[in-house]
Amino acid sequence: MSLLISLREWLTAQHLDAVLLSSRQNKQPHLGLSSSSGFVFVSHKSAHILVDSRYYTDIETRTRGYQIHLLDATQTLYSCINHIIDDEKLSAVGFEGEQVSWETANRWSDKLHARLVSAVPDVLRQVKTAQEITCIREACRVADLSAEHIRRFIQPGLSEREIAAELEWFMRRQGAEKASFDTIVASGWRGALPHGKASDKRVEAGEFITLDFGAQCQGYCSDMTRTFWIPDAGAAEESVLFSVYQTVLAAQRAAVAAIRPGRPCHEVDAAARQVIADAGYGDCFGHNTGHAIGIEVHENPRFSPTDTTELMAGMLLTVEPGIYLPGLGGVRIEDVVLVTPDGGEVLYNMPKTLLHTGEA
Ligand SMILES: [Mn+2]
Repeated sequence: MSLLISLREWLTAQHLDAVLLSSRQNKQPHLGLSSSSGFVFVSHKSAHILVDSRYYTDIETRTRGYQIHLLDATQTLYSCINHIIDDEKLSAVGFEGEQVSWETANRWSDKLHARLVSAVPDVLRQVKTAQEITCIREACRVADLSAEHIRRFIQPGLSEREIAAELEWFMRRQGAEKASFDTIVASGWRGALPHGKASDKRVEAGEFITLDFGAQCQGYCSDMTRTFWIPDAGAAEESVLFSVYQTVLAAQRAAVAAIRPGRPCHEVDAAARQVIADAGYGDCFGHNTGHAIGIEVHENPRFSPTDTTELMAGMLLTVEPGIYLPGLGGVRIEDVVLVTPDGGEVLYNMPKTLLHTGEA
């Protein structure tokens, strides 16, 4: 279904006459590019893009079916929108209350000739279009290749920051616009920090190392986590983290297997959480099992204990349970999964069994 048709169905369901989109993420599908400035205004009768001279030409060539207005000192957001509001006799106009500051919302409320209603158009981005899925597959392909590259690259003596820099440089060489978030590299005891950004710590033989990273391709994100063993003279099996790894892997696979259209998100979370609790590590898994992904790294719905959203084919979510043992280390394994009519399709090829770093 086209973007404007689904947005207008949403307007009807929300009892709104129009909506003013201002966030980068909700404008991007309309603009065809990512920009924090400019606005999209859509009523049942018309669709508008308001943008200043920095973006006007680019957006004009990327879009069809919108009236494009140039914002400058004489034509402001208020004069432009009020003209449409008056012309079409609009009374209830939605805006992104979660994204707009209190100051801005009050100013809009003062100046616009309509009643402003806080709304959450983000739900329109939950089921991805075929074109969006293609972009996310590409972002996942880049992350997957990069995971194998960095697995071979890691050696005792390198700092976590050096490893993160190599990973990000490799992703860009594979076509990523940028990393989709600050790369997490957590080795040894730092593995117990679920969001431990790469530090100056040097990695050592015998440690486990967790890397959580993603690529952005055509404005869409991937998100991937793997935990590797940095070999020493001993065997990985001697580490307490080896059995922890097997538990996290079983939990991750249980959650992926639970994915199918119609299933409430909290049931997928429970599938992973149960495996970890049964192994005695219930208190060591403090975060959600996963989150939707797309233009933003973290979108709704979530695989959390409380999210009752029912999965639909075309949604993409991560599955990333972990176990963290303070002072000792941690394990997390993360895939991106596409919800298909029959279940879930994992978008990474790298094996999830415990791999060691270094060549071969
Ligand atoms: Mn994630």
